[in-house]
Amino acid sequence: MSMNDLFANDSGLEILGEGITLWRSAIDVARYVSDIEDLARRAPFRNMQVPRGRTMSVAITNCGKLGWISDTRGYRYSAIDPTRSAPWPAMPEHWLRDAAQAAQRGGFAGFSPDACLVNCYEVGARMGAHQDRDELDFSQPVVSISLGLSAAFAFHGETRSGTRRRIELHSGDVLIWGGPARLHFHSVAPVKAGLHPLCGARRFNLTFRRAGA
Ligand SMILES: O=C(O)CCC(=O)C(=O)O
Repeated sequence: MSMNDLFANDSGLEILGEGITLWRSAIDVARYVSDIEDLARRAPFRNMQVPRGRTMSVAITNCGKLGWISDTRGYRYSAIDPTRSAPWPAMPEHWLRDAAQAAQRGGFAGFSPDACLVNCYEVGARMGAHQDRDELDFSQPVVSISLGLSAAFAFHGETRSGTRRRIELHSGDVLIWGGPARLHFHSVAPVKAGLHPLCGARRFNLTFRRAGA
């Protein structure tokens, strides 16, 4: 599916709040899954430690100029993959294009991501409430693509304990948030058991961000 197809599928576009747009079934899942498999051969998924020493249940890898990493020293972006001591693989051109055009449809023209964090959730993996705040410029949105098993994503608003707005994310969905929602806390509940025809018992999530200057 080319980007023109993405544009053609405007029927799935929902504005969920100021700065938050959800685009259902917007992408070619098979193409992305094949790209992720290729990426994982070059920069394998790994479960990183968080600053307090626990290990994340979600396994991650990255592509693009910068990659998000975590260890006991903290969260940050790095041009070098610490596991391979090498730069992250380049972001596929069509990922860049899709992310930029999705952002535009969400009201954020000119988005040029330099980082794509790829999360791999096995059944039971989850992500606690957090803000995406390791980037330099919060005027740039976050574009998130979901693949494989569905997940219960929630926005919590300005505080970790804020009222949850739950959004069931399915394979092929694109969620864009920025502007007044850019620093909203968000979380993913433990992924429930299931089998997706292309991803098996896994969920992948891609988040595109402009991390550097
Ligand atoms: O998996 C998701 O849908 C969200 C991922 C996320 O919040 C993150 O990577 O910061």
